[in-house]
Amino acid sequence: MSTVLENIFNGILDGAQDKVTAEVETALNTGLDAATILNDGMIAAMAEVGRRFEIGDFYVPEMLISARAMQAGLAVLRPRLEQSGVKTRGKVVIGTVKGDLHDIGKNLVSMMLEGAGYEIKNLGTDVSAEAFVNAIITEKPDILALSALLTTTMPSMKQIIEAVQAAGLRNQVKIIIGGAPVTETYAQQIGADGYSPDASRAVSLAEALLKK
Ligand code: B1M
Repeated sequence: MSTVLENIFNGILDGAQDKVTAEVETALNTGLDAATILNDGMIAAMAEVGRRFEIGDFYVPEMLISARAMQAGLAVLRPRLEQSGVKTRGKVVIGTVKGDLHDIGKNLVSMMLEGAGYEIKNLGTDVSAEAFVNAIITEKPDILALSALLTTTMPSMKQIIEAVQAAGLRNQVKIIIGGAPVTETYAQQIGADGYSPDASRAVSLAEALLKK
C-alpha cells in the first residue's frame, strides 16, 4: 500500500478527520484515482474497524469516530465519484431500513448512482416501511434501494416489500437491496428485484433492471 493510502487507512482507524481529509486531497492531487482511494484506503480501513470491534479491541465510540473520519474523507471524494454524471437515467429512492443507523454504505451507493446519472432521493437511516411507501407515491422513483447492515434489521426489507405490495405499488418500482449481511438468496426469498454486494455493482444492477 502506498504511503498516502496507509495514512488514510490509519487516519480512519484513529478517527482523525482532519488528517483523513488532508490525505485524501493529497492522494487526489498526486493522481491516484478515486476508486483506489475509496477501496484500498477507506473501505479497507472500515473493514479493519469491524474486525477490531469483533475481537473486542474497538467499542461503539471508536467505531463512531472512525465512521465520522470516513464520512469526512468521502465528502472530499464525492465530487470525483460523481464526475461521470451527465443526465438523469432514472430516479432512485434510497434509505437504510427501520432500526438501522448505518449509513456509510448506503451513502456510497447513493453517490455512485448519482455519479452514473441517476436522480437520488436519500431518505436517511431508520426509515419505516410507511415512509418508503409514501416516498414511492410522492417521488415516483424507478428504483427503491434498501440498505441493512444488521442481521436483526434485514427482516424489515421483507416488511417493506410487503407494504409496497399491499399499497398496490409493486409493479411501479424495481426494488433492490444490499448491505453486508444481505445475500442474493435472501433477495430472491423476499421477492426483491435484485441484490448488489457493493456500490459499483448497484449501478450495473440499476442499469440492467431499467433496460428490461
Ligand atoms: Co455497527 N455493526 N453497530 N456501527 N458497524 C457492524 C455492521 C458489524 C458487522 C460490526 C461487527 O460486529 N463486526 C455489526 C453487525 C453484526 C450483524 O448484525 N451481523 C454491528 C453492530 C453489532 C452494531 C451495533 C448493534 C453495536 C452496538 O450498539 N452494540 C450498533 C447498531 C446501531 C443501529 O444501527 N441500530 C452499531 C452501531 C454502529 C455505529 C453507529 C457506531 C457505526 C455506524 C455509523 C454510520 O454508519 N454513520 C457502526 C459502524 C461504523 C460499523 C462497521 C464497523 C462499519 C460499517 C461501514 O460503514 N462499512 C461495521 C463492520 C463492518 O462492516 N465491517 C459494523 C463501510 C461501508 C462502505 O460498507 O456499509 O457494508 P457497507 O456498505 C457496502 C456494501 O454492504 C454495499 O455497498 C456498500 C459499499 O460498497 N451496500 C449496498 C450497502 N448498502 C447497500 C444498499 C444497496 C446496495 C449495496 O442497495 C441496493
